[in-house]
Amino acid sequence: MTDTTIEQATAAASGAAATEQFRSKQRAGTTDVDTKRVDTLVSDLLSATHEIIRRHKVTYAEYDALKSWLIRVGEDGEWPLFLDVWVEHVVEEVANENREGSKGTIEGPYYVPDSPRLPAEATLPMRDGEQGTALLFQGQVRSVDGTGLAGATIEMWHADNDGLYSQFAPGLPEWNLRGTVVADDQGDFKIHTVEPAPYQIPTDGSCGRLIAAAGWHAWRPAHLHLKVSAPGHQLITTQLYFKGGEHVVDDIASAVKPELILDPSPVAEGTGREVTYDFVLDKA
Ligand code: MBD
Ligand code: FE
Repeated sequence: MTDTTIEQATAAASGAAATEQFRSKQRAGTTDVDTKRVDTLVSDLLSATHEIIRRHKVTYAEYDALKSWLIRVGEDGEWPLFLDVWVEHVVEEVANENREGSKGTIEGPYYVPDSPRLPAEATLPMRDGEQGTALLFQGQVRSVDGTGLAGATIEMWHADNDGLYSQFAPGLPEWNLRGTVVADDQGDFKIHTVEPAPYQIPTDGSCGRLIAAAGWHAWRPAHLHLKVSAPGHQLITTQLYFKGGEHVVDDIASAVKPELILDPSPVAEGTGREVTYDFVLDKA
């Protein structure tokens, strides 16, 4: 869990929380640093940089602008945001290129492990009167051979109707719209939540400055984040989007894939929408 309490809705506050979250994840594991590999990768990265400078005749003014921007990214704690928005999608592509099961996509900076465990049919923790269209998200977790996977877990986390994530924005209950659902003996699950809003990259930090300076837009489409796992199978980290939603076709983080777009229908009785989506996991 993060030790950073979010009191202000600033890029620096959510950046600090994302940085702290990443550090606690890193402390749990070890980072292998193979000298040969570092040499290869960093040499290639520097060569690509040198080539760009020559090709575009980069000036001292531009070099200084880059230097001050990089300093600012660190001050804002926005390295997790920057990397996950503009780099992670290719790392994910390479990491999962041989999978046969369901598609994954990037994790992003706002995952928190150990969210409350919930039964196979559950409502994510939310405030009284939580805003947003009610959503029933249901399905089955299966192995590539078609067997339903008993005891599979579906971790879900997503933004609220204002596009804010608990633990990374002020004033939200700790586990708002975050939960770990344990599927039944057939791998079936039913999750009640509310539809998230699109997410805007904070405009007051270094990533926002870059977006403004380059004339880009700052939006990710509305999305649900998921980590799905089961004994003897590979964990899948993914996101699901909503057909016709804003920025599904121009996600700033380049993380949308056609297989990840949901098309919910209105529920038969009551209000809200429902959708069925099954996860197929590769064997470990
Ligand atoms: C998000 O919510 C997100 O999912 C990613 C990848 C980057 C920034 C914010
Ligand atoms: Fe997100």
